[in-house]
Amino acid sequence: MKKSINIAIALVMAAGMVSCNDSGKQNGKKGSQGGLSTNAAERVYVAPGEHDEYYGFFSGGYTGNLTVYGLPSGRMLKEIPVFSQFPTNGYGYTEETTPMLNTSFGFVPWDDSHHPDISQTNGELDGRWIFINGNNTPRIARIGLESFKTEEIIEIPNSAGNHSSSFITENTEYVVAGTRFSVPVPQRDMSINEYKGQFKGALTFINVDQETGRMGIKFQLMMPGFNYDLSHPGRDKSHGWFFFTTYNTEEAHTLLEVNASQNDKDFIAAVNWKKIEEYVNNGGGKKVPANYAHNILDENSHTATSTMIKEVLTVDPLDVPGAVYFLPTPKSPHGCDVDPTGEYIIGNGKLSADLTVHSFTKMIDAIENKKFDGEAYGIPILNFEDILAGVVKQPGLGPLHTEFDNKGNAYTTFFISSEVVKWKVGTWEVLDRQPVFYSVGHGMIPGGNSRKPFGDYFVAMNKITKDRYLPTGPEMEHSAQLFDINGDKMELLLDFPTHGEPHYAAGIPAEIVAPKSKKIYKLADNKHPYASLSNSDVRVERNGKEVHVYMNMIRSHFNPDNIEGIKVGDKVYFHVTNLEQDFDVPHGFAVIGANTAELLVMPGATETLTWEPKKVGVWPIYCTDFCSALHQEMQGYVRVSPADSDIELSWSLGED
Ligand code: K7E
Ligand code: CUA
Repeated sequence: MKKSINIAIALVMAAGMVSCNDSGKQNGKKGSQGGLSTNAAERVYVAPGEHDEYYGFFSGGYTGNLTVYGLPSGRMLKEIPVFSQFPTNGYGYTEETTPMLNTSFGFVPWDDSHHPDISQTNGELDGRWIFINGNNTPRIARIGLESFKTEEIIEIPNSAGNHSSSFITENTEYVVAGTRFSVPVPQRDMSINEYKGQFKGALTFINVDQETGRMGIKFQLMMPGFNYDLSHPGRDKSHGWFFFTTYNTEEAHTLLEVNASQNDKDFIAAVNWKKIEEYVNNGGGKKVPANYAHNILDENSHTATSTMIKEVLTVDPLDVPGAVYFLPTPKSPHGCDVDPTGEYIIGNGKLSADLTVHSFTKMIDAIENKKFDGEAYGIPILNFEDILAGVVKQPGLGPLHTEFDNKGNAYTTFFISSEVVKWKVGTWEVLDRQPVFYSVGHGMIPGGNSRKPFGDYFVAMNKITKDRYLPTGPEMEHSAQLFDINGDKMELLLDFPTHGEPHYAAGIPAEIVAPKSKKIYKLADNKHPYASLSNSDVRVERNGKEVHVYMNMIRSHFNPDNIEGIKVGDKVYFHVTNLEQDFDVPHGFAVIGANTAELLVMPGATETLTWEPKKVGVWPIYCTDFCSALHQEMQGYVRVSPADSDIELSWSLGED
């Protein structure tokens, strides 16, 4: 035990030293790598009016969101709210979108998002959807890449710390979510000391409807109580399998930084999901009571609904012989990465000196020849030597994640030694290494998690920023670094700040996504129950203390623009329809004292702001988005009378 502690301390100190010693030397003009000494500036320069080559979708970590960057420029194009309330456009505040953040724990308007993954067909990025996980209150979201909007969120029951998620199979058959923390299943009041052998780790397979993208939990595989850290799908020859790294195979429940580092090897769990799918399709598995939210945004009504689902199908791995095996992997592996051919499975052992690569072919051979080296909870353990494809020897300290290019190379990030190391898949030879600033987590190559990586750029997502930018007080944005990887050596081109804490990112050529991007919502398709599509729909209705305002807007007025007869104690719903049918002409809507957010209504859409007027007076409303030369004139008034007033409802648009 003492040895482990010493190693851990040494590693932590090394991390600190890298950051401190290098600070000041390598940055800016003092360094020899400054962009000005090469043509780096030219290679990331996207001239005014020109577009980037790639979209990069970066997870927002503790923002719960997804940010969209253009690459190579590093310009942020959009922040897509997913698991958060977002005042910019009212997501999570409006009546239409609050159901998206409903869970079995109630309204949970934040999360911790880590791993975006773009939908695939035949192992290639198809740009239909992007999925991302919420870690803390386990959820998976699907974002449509026509609208760049969160269209669906499904909660994952029996899970906790939804971290080995959200990765998709090569035809987007499944989006997979694995639990990082094992927990009692079903949840119950029990002693934490009884963890070992009692807690379970749920690996959840969510099927995706190929037409609509709709998600539904197909089954949950109830695994032993390890920590399932990361996962990746098999592809091509290994399609049909899914691989999960584990740590804490010790099943410690206290002082994990020591107690979960005892075993020389943990496991990668290899799951034959096709086999389990067949078992389930033939009636296998056990339905158990559950309670989880399934939230869907309807594109035509612009409105989300939340449904609670009361049952989930669980599968005991022992009931499906041949479906699950453990691959011994040194040492507390973090990233679990599969190369584009599907042959190599890389375990990034955080505390290991070497990088271990397993062979899928050898794994299948060992399984067919029943060459096992014991079992864990009845699950066969394969022999480490039998399945080993190779070892990248002493590539760096603290490997976290590996990404692949289109030339048979792999790029592994090293958190502790703060570097990216390029090595050859198959010969395991280190080809290049570049320092990063500082302490890199994931790296991303567009298409790097598919059969067909694009391989022009590698983006390092660094955890520590320190001196890379002008200081902004104690709290800094994280720092991404863009490398050109077309040549033999990686070349650093650009630093750019990212929002929140990007863990993973997913990149895709712009030409796959941009042509399909939606420009407006068609008014003719607007099925919102409170839409006012023409002026004859405009009205104000009272139902007890509830008041519904059917309002629309077009440059540059509200209809109605003046309302009287509202009283203190009312609950006023402004249902605002944007009648514009031109690209990029949103209107905003704000009213004084609203405790929600403003609305930003896209052309053809209807959104609802709820307002509870608390004070008697005449209160302005206005458009928050500068929409025309007469934007400042886009305003109106709401008269609020005392609760006992008998002033009748009335509304107008300037006629009187
Ligand atoms: Cu390594 Cu959550 Cu993928 Cu962060 S995780 S870095
Ligand atoms: Cu509408 Cu400003």
